[in-house]
Amino acid sequence: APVGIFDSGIGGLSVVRHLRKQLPQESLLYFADSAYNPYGDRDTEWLAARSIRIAEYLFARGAKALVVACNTATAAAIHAIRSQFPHKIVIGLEPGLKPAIAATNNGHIGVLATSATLRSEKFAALCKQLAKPDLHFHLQACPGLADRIEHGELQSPQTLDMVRHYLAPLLDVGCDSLVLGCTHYPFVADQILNLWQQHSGNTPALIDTGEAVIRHLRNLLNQSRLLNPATSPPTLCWLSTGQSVSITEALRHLLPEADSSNM
Ligand code: DGN
Repeated sequence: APVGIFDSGIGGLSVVRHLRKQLPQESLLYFADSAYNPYGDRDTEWLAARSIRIAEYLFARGAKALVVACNTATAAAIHAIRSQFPHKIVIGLEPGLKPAIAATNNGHIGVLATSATLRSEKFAALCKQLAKPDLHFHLQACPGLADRIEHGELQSPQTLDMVRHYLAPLLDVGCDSLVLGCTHYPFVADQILNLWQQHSGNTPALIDTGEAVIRHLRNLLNQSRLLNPATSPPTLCWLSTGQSVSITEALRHLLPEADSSNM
């Protein structure tokens, strides 16, 4: 049985990258909700209802576990999905504040994410739980950035301007670690590091939680004896609700190591 994964679009492919590395024998069922992209400014009720529908669909197609490869949907809907499917493995992604705290020297942590993630109760609870007098979380919403990445604009002058604009306040306060709190952003990680370096001469720690999340998935599948035996080649199935993105094109750019013969 495959692992089901979904995102508002192609951002979840940054998580698939880690999945293919750590669990190469697993089959995947990837669902890009491109018709409804972007999720970043939608309200909680809509996100919860939409996420449950997608979860139902992926479980009905035989997914043995679900990865909500979208910080925005996780923040709004992970509790709702888990209560709807209490016996299933359901894993979400949230901004990696804990690894950022482990990485920071000066206590200034920048968090890049969608507006919906940053204003969610779940994220507020996480910040509150980890609060300490010498820690400062600088929250930076990045409206439009996921959308540019979704449309394949990773290097355009407009995208670089946008990234520069969103990094400016974080550079001003001298953050030394930056959390990529949206699964689209790892695809512009190099651009972020380059711009940061140009403006400050330093390199911040960049936190992408995809790797840790997949390690957790591997443990859960193992405990439930659901790991795929490496006897047959995995199947990789990509689905999209919209035309705005050609998944195959995105895969070629964003996940060149995926075995295209299986698509
Ligand atoms: N990739 C999604 C996330 O991690 O929050 C959201 C992108 C979007 O739809 N704006």
